[in-house]
Amino acid sequence: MNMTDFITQLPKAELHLHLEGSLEPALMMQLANRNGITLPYADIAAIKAAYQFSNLQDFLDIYYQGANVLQTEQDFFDLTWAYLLRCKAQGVVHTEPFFDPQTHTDRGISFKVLIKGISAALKQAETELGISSYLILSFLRHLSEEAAFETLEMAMPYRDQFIAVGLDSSEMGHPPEKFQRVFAKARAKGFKTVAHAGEEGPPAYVWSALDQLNVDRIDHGVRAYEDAELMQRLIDEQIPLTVCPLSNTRLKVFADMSDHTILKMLDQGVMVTVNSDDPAYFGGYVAENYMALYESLAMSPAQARQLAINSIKASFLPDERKLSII
Ligand code: ES4
Ligand code: ZN
Repeated sequence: MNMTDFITQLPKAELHLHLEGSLEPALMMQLANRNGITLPYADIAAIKAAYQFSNLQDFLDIYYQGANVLQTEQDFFDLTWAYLLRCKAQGVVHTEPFFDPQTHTDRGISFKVLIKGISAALKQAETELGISSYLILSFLRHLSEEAAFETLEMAMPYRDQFIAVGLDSSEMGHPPEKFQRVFAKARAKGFKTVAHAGEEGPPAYVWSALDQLNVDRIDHGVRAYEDAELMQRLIDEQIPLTVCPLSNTRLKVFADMSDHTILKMLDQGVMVTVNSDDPAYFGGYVAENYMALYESLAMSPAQARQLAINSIKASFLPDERKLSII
């Protein structure tokens, strides 16, 4: 069996995927036309050509602009469904995607519109594709904690439709502790919590995500490698890191894939997982991320299998379901 087939047949969970980041240029164009929006691009090739960024902020500026074509419940359904078809093709049996409500509510789209479109697609995937999912509501960290509280309130009528809250967007200057109270409130309401930390930000942000937000997982966390004491904690407590290799190289967290530390972390016993982050922007879905590790870091089949097992273990699935998949 070749490596692509081997990776595809491994049952995998995806734990770090921004639905807005799965908006492919072709669908962006289609939704723009459907909604009477004029894009600043002549065609699909021009959209792709505009994806020039070499840090997180430059990427985010383009990503938020792309999300403007999402307007109706059907748009959010189509976005989510297209992603789920990719999951099916690549052996992702369970996914825990993020959505960024503030990206949409701040431009006048109601929370109800987006949650209904996304949830309907996730439900249909369960019955038609055999893919299970838990949704994660992510707060934008460049906005205020007050705005995050308002978003959580707005979401409460739909509390059974998401399992966790997260924290994403511009990391530098927006440390986890800025959101300590809203995360405490979310936990008190019974939600799991995750946060992006240690992507561009320092190991100190990983420490504060753990100690001040009490998160269940760290999204990215690759810069923890710089801090031996933090590495030991991650290993001792088996705190999952949702690592996104193609994202990290596109945003120059690592200069080259051959510099990526994920397999070193894996071999040291850190609970690392492989994920695609924003696949429409970073050049690949989850299988392409595994393949990049094979091509640039000589990932072995045993390492690939362990990464896939980790993804199931690090998910929020009940233990019985985890065991039945692994
Ligand atoms: C993101 Cl790569 C990344 N980092 C932080 N926030 C994000 N939102 C979407 N992609
Ligand atoms: Zn992310």
